[in-house]
Amino acid sequence: MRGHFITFEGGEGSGKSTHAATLAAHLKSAGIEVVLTREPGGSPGAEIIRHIILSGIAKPLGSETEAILFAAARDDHVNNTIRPALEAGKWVICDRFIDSTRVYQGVLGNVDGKLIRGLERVTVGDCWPELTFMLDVPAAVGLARAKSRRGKAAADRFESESVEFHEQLRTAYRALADREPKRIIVVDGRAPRDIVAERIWNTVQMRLHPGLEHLEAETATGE
Ligand code: T5A
Repeated sequence: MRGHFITFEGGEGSGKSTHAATLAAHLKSAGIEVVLTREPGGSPGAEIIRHIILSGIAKPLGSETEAILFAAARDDHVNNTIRPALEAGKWVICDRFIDSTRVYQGVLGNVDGKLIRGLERVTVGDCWPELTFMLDVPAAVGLARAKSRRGKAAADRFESESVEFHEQLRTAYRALADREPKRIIVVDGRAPRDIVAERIWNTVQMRLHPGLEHLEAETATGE
């Protein structure tokens, strides 16, 4: 039995964590077992690597090294959290995944596409997301939200990049969504929270039939 794998992508402060958690709550109330996780991180080894990357100490080593560090974290996360959950029939919702590497390190960091694809092959294997929500907001809106949520804490490695960097990120995410329209669903993240959440939930119901599937499983096991 295999569960389902959904990822959330987008720029800083676009609402990924908020809507990943809301979707997880919706699925749980439909009686589905959900693992809500994030990248970088999501497993003990990957959380250590998260700390190294987001502190900014690896920045002087260059984007290629950062891509390799994100891949090392992903490998640990897939092997210890994502794959076991999917094999147990659970739904996995992940806040950022491969598209973040493609955009931040690949497009903005100019890391060779061959290296990015090679790292994906090694780390992701058959754990490919079926559905990805790309929350789209202008960079200034996302950065302002991230700043107000952060309070007095310092901006992390990528949050401290320029507004231009974040606008280029948005363009790169949109281009990615244009290339994979079936998997990547672009959602306007400027809309009020409940409207965004409703759009996401409707898409999940239409594409992956959560309630129905759960009922079918119960019927098949005679529960
Ligand atoms: N990275 C990551 C790479 O470079 N390569 C990789 O391969 C990977 C995996 C991760 C960093 O690492 C980089 C990208 C990132 O820079 P992080 O701390 O996980 O860093 O940061 P983010 O993923 O960017 O998370 P943020 O917390 O900044 O943004 P979210 O999750 O998009 O936003 P969220 O949900 O926390 O919302 C921010 C605020 O906005 C409000 C929320 O309440 C919150 O206060 N909000 C809304 N307000 C109004 N209307 C709405 N619709 C709202 N939705 C949310």
